Amino acid sequence: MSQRATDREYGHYIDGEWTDGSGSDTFESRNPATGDSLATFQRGTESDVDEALSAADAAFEEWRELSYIDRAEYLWDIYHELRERHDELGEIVTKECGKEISEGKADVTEAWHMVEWAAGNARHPHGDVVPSEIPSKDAYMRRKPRGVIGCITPWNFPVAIPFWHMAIALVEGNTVVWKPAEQTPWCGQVIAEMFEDAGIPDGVFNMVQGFGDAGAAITDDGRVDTVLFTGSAEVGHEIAGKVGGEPGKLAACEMGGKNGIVITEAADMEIAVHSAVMSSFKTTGQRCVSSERLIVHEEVYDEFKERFVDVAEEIAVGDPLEEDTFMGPAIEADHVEKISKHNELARKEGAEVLVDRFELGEEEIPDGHEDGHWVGPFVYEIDYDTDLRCLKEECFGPHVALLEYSGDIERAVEIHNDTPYGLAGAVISEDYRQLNYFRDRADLGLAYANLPCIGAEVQLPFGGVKKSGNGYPSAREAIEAVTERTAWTMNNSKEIR
Ligand code: TXE
Repeated sequence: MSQRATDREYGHYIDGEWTDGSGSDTFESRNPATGDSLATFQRGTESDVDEALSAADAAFEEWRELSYIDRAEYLWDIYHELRERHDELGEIVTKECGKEISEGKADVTEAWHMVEWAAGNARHPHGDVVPSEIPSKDAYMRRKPRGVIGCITPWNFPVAIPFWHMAIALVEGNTVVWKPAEQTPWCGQVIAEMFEDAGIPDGVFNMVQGFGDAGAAITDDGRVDTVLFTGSAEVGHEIAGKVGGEPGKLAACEMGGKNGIVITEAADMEIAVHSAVMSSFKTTGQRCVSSERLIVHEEVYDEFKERFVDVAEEIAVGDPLEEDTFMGPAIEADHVEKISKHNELARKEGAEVLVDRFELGEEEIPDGHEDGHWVGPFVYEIDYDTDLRCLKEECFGPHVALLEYSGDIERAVEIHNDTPYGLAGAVISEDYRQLNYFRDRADLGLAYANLPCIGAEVQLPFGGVKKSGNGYPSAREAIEAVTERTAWTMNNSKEIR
């Protein structure tokens, strides 16, 4: 069994076969910490996507006829492999996307949690029995698979997010065509190998490597019933507009945010500082739930600022394979450029810069890593104003604003909600009234109290409101996007009523 398309380069996995595809272009996966090439991959074309969709379409009828339990068996094999190869895969994640090693491994842990939850659902299928208005009738809601699901995923959780999309789609009886992010094709390759090793029937799972044009070939094709997408707001809105505008089609998209943490006068400072540091700098600020705005009450502002700045000055940026590193590099050179532009925008708009480690000192860059995409924390304070772009546009880096507020929790939430996004946010307070107000009035899909806003649990919904998303492409609520509901009413008597 050859898992490589050729001796030199990796290909696509279509209809149970490895293939070079129809194109001649290739691309490299590069280690963001060193700039080194890790492997070469075939760049998928429209015709490769067409082949993958035909295979998924053809495999659907047989796959849907299997029981939930039988479908889940393939995922249990993958679950065991994810656990057995946890550390090895975590290292691949770190090498390919630059997250520090404990986070690389956590990406794999999250994937196995998702697979466990989805396969476990096979023993607990969802549905509703609803008493009919007429005693002689039975009524219930039955779920059916939608058909072919197109999954398009980003680089920042290259193992977890694909399973967040695909695991439940497959257990519910759909077939899948997946395009991994172009920055993390190696993780894509490993996942496809797992499906092959699990012996999933031909055509049920298909992977096409490539860029946005291959993604668009998936979303634009009439054979795709649902698109599950995680990535930028720009692309997500385009997909939601195109796919969601067609009758019978669904797009569930999750698109990041400009997340904030409210720290009230009733906050425990230890929790406040820890939460802000974790949310702003973990994964080098490149999480959809990372916070870029810290909204702090005037009574605790000075204390918080001093403690937060002290930590930001000292945070260990470096080789992500070293366990004492806190922050690895940014994903790629273009992204460093983008972060730099956001830092400059904040300056132009009047920021008082408190920490500027954007350009690391030579001594901070580990030997042999001079070509890595290094950035350090950038922390500023600024007077809140609704017209400031730096408080509204997502940077997706270790870039964070401190905003001082006076007044009550209502004022803090007003500032918090003043962005086009609504994905994740946190409130730090020992006052239950403040916590409850935040829970009910902050525009958020994911709200945390006295915690960093970075966690996710697979049995909870994961997604946002406003510009952060439509529908839920991941975890529990994704069931809605990958199934049709039939309301079934059956007459048990001879009389028609
Ligand atoms: O996202 P893209 P990128 C945000 C973050 C980041 C920015 C850009 O702000 O700086 O997005 O990241 C595929 N039709 N997030 O460039 O371009 C693409 O090939 C169909 C937030 O990575 O949206 C990849 O597989 N597909 C985020 C996927 O979409 C298309 C995580 C995401 O790429 C396409 C990552 C098209 N027209 C970045 N164009 C989060 N929510 O966590 C591209 N793709």
